[in-house]
Amino acid sequence: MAEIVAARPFPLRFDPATTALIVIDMQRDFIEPGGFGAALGNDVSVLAAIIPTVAALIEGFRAAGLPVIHTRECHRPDLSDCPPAKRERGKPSLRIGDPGPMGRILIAGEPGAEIVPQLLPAAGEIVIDKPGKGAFYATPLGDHLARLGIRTLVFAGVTTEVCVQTTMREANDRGFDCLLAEDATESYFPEFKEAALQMIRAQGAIVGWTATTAEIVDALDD
Ligand code: TIU
Repeated sequence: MAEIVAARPFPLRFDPATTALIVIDMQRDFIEPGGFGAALGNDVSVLAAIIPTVAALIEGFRAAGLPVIHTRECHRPDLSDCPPAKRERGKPSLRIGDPGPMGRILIAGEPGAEIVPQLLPAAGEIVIDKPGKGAFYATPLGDHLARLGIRTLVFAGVTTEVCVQTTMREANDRGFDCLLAEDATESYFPEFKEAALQMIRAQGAIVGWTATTAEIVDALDD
């Protein structure tokens, strides 16, 4: 067993042999100018800052021989898996499926839907394309985790209070222990990130734990 004594709100004991990392939506569409995040009116520059930390977390899992799973929020080119309510909501400058500088917004196979080059999946790593905010909805993620015998999930990626928190809540309801890497996740809204971290670990880790990337990688080393 491994233990992260400094995890919040209290120490987390877990078995590395049944632990996987899920890196949520580190895609150009959320992190680079001209993509979905920018079309929604966000300053996307804040998200790129976590790329080196996410890379360090991924390397820690690879070095320990543990699974790294990547997700991408994207839709089929015919938009058959994109609810009109999702596409039509609000007043984005570009809607899902519209042509933009990185190809069609949030469409599988387009440059914008790809993971940023610094964090590309290694050969053999699972990549989940997901139409929703949660990575379990309408995907084979649960089947992969059952096949691998995973019980503890470590989370990184963007954005903290949208796709990361939604997926953590889905995982929590499915019986996984969930740990969020505080410095390997980011939001367009600093106050929302902080609130999400607090609501995850409140009430005796009602959704899960949080810890730093260094604390998590150190525990894997032990
Ligand atoms: N808008 C926003 O904060 N996030 C998303 O739309 N998707 C993800 O979080 N991946």
